[in-house]
Amino acid sequence: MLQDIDYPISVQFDFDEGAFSPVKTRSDRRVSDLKMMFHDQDAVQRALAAGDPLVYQILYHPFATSKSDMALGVSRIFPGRIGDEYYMTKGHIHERDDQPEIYFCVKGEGYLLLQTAGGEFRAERWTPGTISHIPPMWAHRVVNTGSDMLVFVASYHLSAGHDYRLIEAKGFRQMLVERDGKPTFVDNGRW
Ligand code: S6P
Ligand code: ZN
Repeated sequence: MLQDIDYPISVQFDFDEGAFSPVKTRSDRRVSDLKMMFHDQDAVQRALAAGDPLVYQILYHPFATSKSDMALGVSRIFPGRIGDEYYMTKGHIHERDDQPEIYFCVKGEGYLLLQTAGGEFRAERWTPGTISHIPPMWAHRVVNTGSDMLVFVASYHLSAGHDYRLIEAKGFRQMLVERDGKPTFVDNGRW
């Protein structure tokens, strides 16, 4: 019963671990869960044959009351690449077109990619402490270009909904690949 909840509801974040507790659910995303997102399909097959590595985890906690429902998600993207392309989240747009989100980079380094359905594209460099607002109707993906885990906190409304179809179909306009040891943007040929 919601009335029986003792407010406030808090969880404890451990900055060294890059995780909070207690966690309601934890989801693991492996190469097999996002294999169509990477441009080098031969490298995807090699990764699958080598044990289908973990790309990222999502720790989730809903804060539900009788009047509102915020969700807390902490994403932990491992360092790594599929071929030359860095590990990243799948990327989605919210089903509800009035739903924004806040992302807070707490560990690691990388980029936030944003894109509209019409193909307008933005990229924001992330270091620990960067807090980004994701406007409604912009798809969002985070790419870990560092050699350590990238951890970010997400806060959004439970009713936002997640639509992966737009990004599954064509991806983002630009991809982040390693060139001469450095993260480099290249055009995605599917656009
Ligand atoms: C939810 C929020 C995040 C992502 C998570 C994984 O609105 O944006 O919690 O779910 O970063 O990304 P994705 O694209 O696999 O859901
Ligand atoms: Zn989102």
